[in-house]
Amino acid sequence: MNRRTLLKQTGAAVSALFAGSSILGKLTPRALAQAPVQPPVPLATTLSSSSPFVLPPLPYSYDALEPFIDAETMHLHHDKHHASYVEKLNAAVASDASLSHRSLKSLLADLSSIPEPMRTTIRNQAGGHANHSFWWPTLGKSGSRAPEGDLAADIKSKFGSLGAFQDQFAKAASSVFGSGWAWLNLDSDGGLHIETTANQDSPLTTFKTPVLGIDVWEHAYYLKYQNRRSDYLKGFFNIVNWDYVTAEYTKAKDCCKVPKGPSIG
Ligand code: MN3
Repeated sequence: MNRRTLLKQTGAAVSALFAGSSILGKLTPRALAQAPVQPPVPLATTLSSSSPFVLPPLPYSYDALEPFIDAETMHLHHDKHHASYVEKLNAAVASDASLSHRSLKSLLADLSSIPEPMRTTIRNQAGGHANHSFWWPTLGKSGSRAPEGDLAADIKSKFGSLGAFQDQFAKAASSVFGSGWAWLNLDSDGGLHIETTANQDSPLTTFKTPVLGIDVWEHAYYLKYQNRRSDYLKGFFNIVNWDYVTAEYTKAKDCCKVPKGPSIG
């Protein structure tokens, strides 16, 4: 999808949303569920984009993850929180000409090159945009209920079993103090590692490729679960779109494989 199409589709989605808001005031769950559904924007497209950054549409309806994540949370999380990261990122980039042509990935992968007064803002807002853009398409209730192919084999090899991986992942997510994320990352050495980041710090900043993530900011679960983060975590593996995650993992591994050179005498 090119940028013009994306802008057009996002514009249509936003127009429809605001049209609904003005009529309904507070959107009802039924209205939330009827928001237009768009196909997922490839993460590579978002990461290679530069200013002005665009909020990718959710690739499913707001209620698609019920009962594990409620429609109202999805509406606020995507249309308010994620939109705010995009808006603030655009404002920050617009205020410094040296940033105007840099891609989202290059901003995050080279934070030290960003002028000091802007660095924390870019770290937070670009990280928020990248993390959420990565996350939405990895969620869903349809399709396989477990990873397949290379990802299934690599999880088993690294963690012993899918269940053991899920336990370790949930434990890492529960250990995040305050706001942050837990990740399953693919390292540049080709290994899988569970890690956590604070705030909106992105795995891209430390040259990792995220494979799976979970947002443990309170805005991700508080409306439904209040302070019970562990209940939110228990439901998480019911809403992982393993088909998408497996396909993206295979692409990431293929991309980073070092081709064998000619053998030397
Ligand atoms: Mn969030």
